[in-house]
Amino acid sequence: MKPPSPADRPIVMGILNVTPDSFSDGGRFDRPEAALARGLALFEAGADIVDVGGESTRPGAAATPAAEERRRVVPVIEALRRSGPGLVSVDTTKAEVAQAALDAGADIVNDVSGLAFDPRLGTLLASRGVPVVLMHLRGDFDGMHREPSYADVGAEVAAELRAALARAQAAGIDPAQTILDPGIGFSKDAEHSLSLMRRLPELLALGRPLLVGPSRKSFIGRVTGRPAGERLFGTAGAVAAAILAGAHLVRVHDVAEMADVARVCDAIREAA
Ligand code: HH2
Repeated sequence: MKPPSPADRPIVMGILNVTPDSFSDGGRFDRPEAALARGLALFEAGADIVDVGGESTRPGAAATPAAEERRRVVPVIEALRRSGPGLVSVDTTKAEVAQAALDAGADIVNDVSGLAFDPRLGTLLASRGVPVVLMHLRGDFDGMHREPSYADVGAEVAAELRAALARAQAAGIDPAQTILDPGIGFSKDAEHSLSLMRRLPELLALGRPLLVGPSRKSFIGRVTGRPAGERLFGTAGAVAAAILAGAHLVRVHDVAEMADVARVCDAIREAA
């Protein structure tokens, strides 16, 4: 499977957190039946991809052992692959989890560490030939939410994503299988996230499709003063900004609404 090309319409990735502790939907879909129903509903609402995650990355979340993460995601991926109409990705940084997810039918691996956490993941992805999302963050699982410091966030994130691309290539991954992501909210404060949202064209210059994940994140809360459950319109603003700037994929919780936002922005972008 090839990742979506820049000429295609925007791709909507729906978020399915099979976790007890995710920041905005933790504990809602952590039983396999509830997760499958949610995944099918995301497809029904217009998701092209459903992204299944078994470990929360919110600040302060406990690290999840690989066996537990596998136990959470594999049955859901298997079931979605059997009965869902679209693509399934697995949100993991661990080779062991990615391997089990790919064996269960996952089409894409979404690695928030950009191949920086588990040295075995790159080799696995090269041998399977599947698309991979390389997201930007700094530090390890505990460190990624520590006080970040950048002199020039746009230039530094671009350089570090270039380094992630080099890691992928060194592992034998076809560059055509890579998708880049600025990692909104990961080792970035609200100002950094806002700045990156404005500077997406600099990341597009790296020549790969760009995925942006602003959904319900704290920079939206910082601007609107609203808690995670009340950030729908703020998220719509961020999704619109991302698509108009040229993003190819958006990762969102509210699929039906954001699919409309993406369609309208794409139509404006394509208009004569
Ligand atoms: N954000 C989150 C998780 N995975 N993957 C990519 N590629 N890009 C993102 O911006 C991204 C991601 C965090 O959001 P969420 O899944 O809603 O929360 P949690 O990590 O608490 O499960």
